[in-house]
Amino acid sequence: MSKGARAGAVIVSFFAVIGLLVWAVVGYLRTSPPTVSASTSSTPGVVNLTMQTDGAVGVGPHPNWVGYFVQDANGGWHQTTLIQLPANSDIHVTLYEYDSGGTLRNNVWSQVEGTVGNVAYVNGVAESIVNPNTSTGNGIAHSFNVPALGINVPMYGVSGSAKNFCSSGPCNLSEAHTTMTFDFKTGAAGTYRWQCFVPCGLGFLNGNGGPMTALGYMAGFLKVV
Ligand SMILES: [Cu+2]
Repeated sequence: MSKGARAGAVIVSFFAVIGLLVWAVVGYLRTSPPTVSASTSSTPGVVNLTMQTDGAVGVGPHPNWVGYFVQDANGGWHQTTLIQLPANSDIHVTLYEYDSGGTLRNNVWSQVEGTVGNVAYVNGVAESIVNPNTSTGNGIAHSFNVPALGINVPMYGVSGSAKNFCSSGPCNLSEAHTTMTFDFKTGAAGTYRWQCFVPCGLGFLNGNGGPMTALGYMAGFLKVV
């Protein structure tokens, strides 16, 4: 092979490698969790939104991260935090919480706010304060917060040493869980940021970072249409 041909081969290989790297990075950055729509209910103006919070999602690039799953109209679970909801509607939320909990950094987050009646039902019992220091003794695992709608719903954790503790998602109802139900109203169409305010990103600075700031885990958007 002549010197020129060798130089040409090196240059072509170099740009091929650069091209592959760019393709991989762009592909990684473009990966977005799916958007799941709330399902209709038998009551006009009310839709059902069913979610679960898991200590380890068990799927995707970060199987050990905490995260949310959202259920579609056919009962399938999707690891995502992108949710489509109808505008000016009553959203009836059922949330199965499967993770263990801890104390809150600020007690103000123990108050249920922004839901219909400012209450959430914990295993069927209406509560306006979800106190990590009482009741189950298992602390607060996660919360559902929509700042623009004034919504704060803290969720009791389950015992991390429960025999049927869910170690990997998506979890199912035979495993230890807290069932939270509450209703909230969507207003006008728009995109509303939501997230969990309980520092639950173990291993990250101050518990924030990693899953706390990642779409599909502990932060997402309500797409109100
Ligand atoms: Cu969380």
